[in-house]
Amino acid sequence: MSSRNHMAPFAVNIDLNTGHIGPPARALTRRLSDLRGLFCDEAAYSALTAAGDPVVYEVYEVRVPEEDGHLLSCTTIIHPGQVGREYFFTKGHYHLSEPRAEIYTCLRGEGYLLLGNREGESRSIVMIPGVSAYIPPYWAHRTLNTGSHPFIFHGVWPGDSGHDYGSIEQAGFPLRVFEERGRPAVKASAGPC
Ligand code: M6P
Ligand code: ZN
Repeated sequence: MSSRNHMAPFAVNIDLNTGHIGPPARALTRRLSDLRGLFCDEAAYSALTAAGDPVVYEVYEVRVPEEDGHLLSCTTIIHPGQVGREYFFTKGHYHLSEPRAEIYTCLRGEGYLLLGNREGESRSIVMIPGVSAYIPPYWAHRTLNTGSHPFIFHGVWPGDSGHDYGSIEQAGFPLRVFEERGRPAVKASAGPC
């Protein structure tokens, strides 16, 4: 019998202030040095990495099997910050199994969800508390914090999705968001930067 037939129902608690999940979830911390080559301003990137290598975001994932039939879920906390004028963001990914969708719901703070597909289409969705965004199959997704407090969202996606980071690392994300005159400005971006 596979493990999915024997799993008992359970619940977790999400701290809506911090985004932390209890009982303790699998935690992942990404520092600026983990995002090499992704930001446009390489001089600012090198300076910030050398001057303390800040935590850009944390992910707290509920432990369930990464299998067809299960739903994975996590919170992501993106800290406020910029590399040059570009806001702190997640690596961004396609699903390895591309026909897999995902839902992001903003719990706290403010930011953007950026989406792009292999046909060259792109979209951006403003994320504020209560906004629940649907990421259809085949769309790459990246989130970023445009505020001065942590931006916290909850994500749910199929257990057999997987993460493909290579496509974004090689081609870059088709949209980028920079601070311009104190406000976020979404720009089309060709190539890695
Ligand atoms: C969301 C989900 C996770 C993802 C996280 C960080 O919470 O999509 O699967 O890991 O964001 O994004 P990334 O993996 O692109 O760094
Ligand atoms: Zn995803």
